[in-house]
Amino acid sequence: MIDLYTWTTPNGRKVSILLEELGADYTAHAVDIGKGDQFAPDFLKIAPNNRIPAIVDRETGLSLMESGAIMLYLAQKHGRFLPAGDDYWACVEWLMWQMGGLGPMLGQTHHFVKYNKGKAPYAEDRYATEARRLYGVLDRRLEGREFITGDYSIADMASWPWISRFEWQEIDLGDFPNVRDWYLRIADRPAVQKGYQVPKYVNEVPMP
Ligand SMILES: N[C@@H](CCC(=O)N[C@@H](CS)C(=O)NCC(=O)O)C(=O)O
Repeated sequence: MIDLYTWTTPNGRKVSILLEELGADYTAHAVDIGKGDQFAPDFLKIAPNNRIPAIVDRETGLSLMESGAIMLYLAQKHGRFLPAGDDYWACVEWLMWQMGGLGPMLGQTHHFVKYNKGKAPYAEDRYATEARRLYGVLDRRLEGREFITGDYSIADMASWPWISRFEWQEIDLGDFPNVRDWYLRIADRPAVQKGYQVPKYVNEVPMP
């Protein structure tokens, strides 16, 4: 049994989607980051960086923060969604790309382009440009591929929830047809539809 501490954001949804895909036994605990729950002393014991998501594996007692580490742990534990051979490193490579690039840069895009429009034109332009660059990188990677690395893997599950905010990023998925097709392919999965609504319903999965 896994305790998942999460909220209705891309980093949280990555893990709830993976848990749903694995058919794992888990309980979701809502950490309302709008209300400051991420600073509660009990939460900081398992997530010292005061960010969601975090997990506790009741079977082993292990606690983990950082969505990339959590995804690697769960995929390894279940022996699924982490390919073997050369694809293993491709999967880790693209997971790290999401963790170090796509997630943080799109997070800044949300901050400046969606929530603070007009306040900092330089930053708005910088992150809007970077968002388009990253979509281009993903679009080229997906040329001739159904998924980022061979079969559907944690590399896809890590990036997909960030792309699901394409409207916030003012991105027209029509400009990135490989990303659009990949996005729709994954959106069609029942586990993705279910994991998206954890820890609570906010909206339907956005459709281009
Ligand atoms: N690198 C971390 C980032 C986690 C993160 O930024 N989580 C956001 C929600 S998506 C959060 O908890 N924000 C709370 C805050 O900014 O105080 C991960 O991938 O787990």
